Amino acid sequence: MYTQGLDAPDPERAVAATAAGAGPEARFQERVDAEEKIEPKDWMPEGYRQTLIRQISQHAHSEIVGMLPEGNWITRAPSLLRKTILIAKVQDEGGHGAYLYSAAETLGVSREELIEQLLSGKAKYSSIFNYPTPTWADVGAVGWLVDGAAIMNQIPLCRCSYGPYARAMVRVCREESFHQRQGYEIMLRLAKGTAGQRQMAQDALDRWWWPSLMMFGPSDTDSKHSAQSMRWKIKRFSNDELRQKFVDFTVPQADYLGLKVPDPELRWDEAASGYRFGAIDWTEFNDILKGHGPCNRERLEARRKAHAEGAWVREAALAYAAKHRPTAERAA
Ligand code: BYC
Repeated sequence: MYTQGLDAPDPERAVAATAAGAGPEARFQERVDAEEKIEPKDWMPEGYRQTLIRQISQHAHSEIVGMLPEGNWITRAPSLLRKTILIAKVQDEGGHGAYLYSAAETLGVSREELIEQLLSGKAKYSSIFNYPTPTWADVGAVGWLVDGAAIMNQIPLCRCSYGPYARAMVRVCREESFHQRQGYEIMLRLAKGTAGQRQMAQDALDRWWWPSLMMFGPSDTDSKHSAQSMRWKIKRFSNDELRQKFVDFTVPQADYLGLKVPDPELRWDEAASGYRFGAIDWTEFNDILKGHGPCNRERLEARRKAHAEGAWVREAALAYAAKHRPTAERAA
């Protein structure tokens, strides 16, 4: 299935581990437990490789599809400054997708195969990008909440056991931090503006709050991959732990904006030193994962159209690369 031939275990490492009395899996786990980074040519269990391909490629697809809801506002941003900031942000997301596809390729899967999985609807991408952005305030809410949730999830990924993913995340997180601030600053301007602008900000918070909590994935009791991913130190925190950190971090920010989080059950719990919040509507989440969210169809159609319209660019780039390859390489 994978095209670059990296699936095979590294025989030298496996032999060394066996000579030391441990099987390759046990030796691998020892390296992970010792916080050694696993690199592409190192021996790794097939399940580890597959888990990383799944997570990194879903992450890459999320960045690429995630360009659409905000990209929708580039032509309508309310000033030239807002437009330039938004273009930079959306372009950064495209860059994140590119690093992440490269990180996935180090595991022996081709980018073409991954993109085909996205376009055919086989691959997942983050549920959050299947919601619409009907007003400018939604651009603020996406930056504040969606990028805020992304940072919460991705800072621990900078310590992921797989080297290429961990290193890609360092740059991604720096950029996400700028994205979160630009979103919060849009919300702040609206919240301190006219009554109409405050209402726009509140409506956007109402739309994005619950979907942002869903971004962290199913609750710990339903998360099928978390336990193993945490043993392999791909994930460092469970979905519920990160969701709780996000709520604790974000509610005071909403208070500062003078906006109300749309959860009647939200309250500070002194004993737990955190906020208690209401139940998440997992039916909505599961419907989106099955392709029935408000924008699933539109998002995939937009990506298919972009891919088809970009065919000539890929052909031209390949033709240029073939023409300019060193003569010796061409003869080989
Ligand atoms: N949406 O066992 P679980 C961004 C799936 S983009 C859809 O907990 P895992 C940005 C999950 O894949 C940020 N599917 O899984 C871009 C699994 O399905 P499969 C995107 C979800 O992997 C542009 C099943 O549910 N971030 O920041 O241990 C503009 C069971 O879940 C979702 C990442 O991708 C979801 N929300 O944990 C602005 C971060 N949640 O594969 C911003 C990297 C779960 O078995 N990914 N599923 O069919 C991760 O950290 C983990 O993959 C997750 C899920 C926490 C998301």
